[in-house]
Amino acid sequence: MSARFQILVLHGPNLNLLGTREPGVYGSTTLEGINEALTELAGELNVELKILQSNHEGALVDAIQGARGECHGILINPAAYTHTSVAIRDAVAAVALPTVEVHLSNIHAREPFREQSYLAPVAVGQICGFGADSYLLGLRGLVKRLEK
Ligand code: CA2
Repeated sequence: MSARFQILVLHGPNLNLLGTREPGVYGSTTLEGINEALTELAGELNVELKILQSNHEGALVDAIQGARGECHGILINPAAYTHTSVAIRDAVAAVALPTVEVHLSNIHAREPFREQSYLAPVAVGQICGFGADSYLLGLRGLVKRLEK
């Protein structure tokens, strides 16, 4: 049976280091582990994922633009670009695809500069603070939205 929805999963800068440093803040799961868990859940939900990690803002913007006409929704952890990138926000607004923002940590319970998300106002919603499970909850939420 062919997948019901194509979903672009984007991981922002430094998330390739997950599991190797700062386990107290970001947990001990590697990015590969998160991608495996997402892929397993995607199978259960009968959706297909296209996954990319990049340390470069422009590459993330290119991927978001490229999703138009190819994907039905976007699941993104913009990492530090959450708090700085008007370009990523504008790209998400421009493609007008339902987008769910996820974070491993609770960005509202850390340094004040992490509280602001440029992306949140153009996202369907934001899930943070559940470690690797934030991604799985985000995928479920996005698929629910797409089913409507
Ligand atoms: O909690 C999240 O998921 C963040 O998006 C992670 C970003 C941070 O800038 C955001 O405020 C919240 C940082 C990702 C860096 O990941 C690392 C992983 C291991 C070691 C060092 C950094």
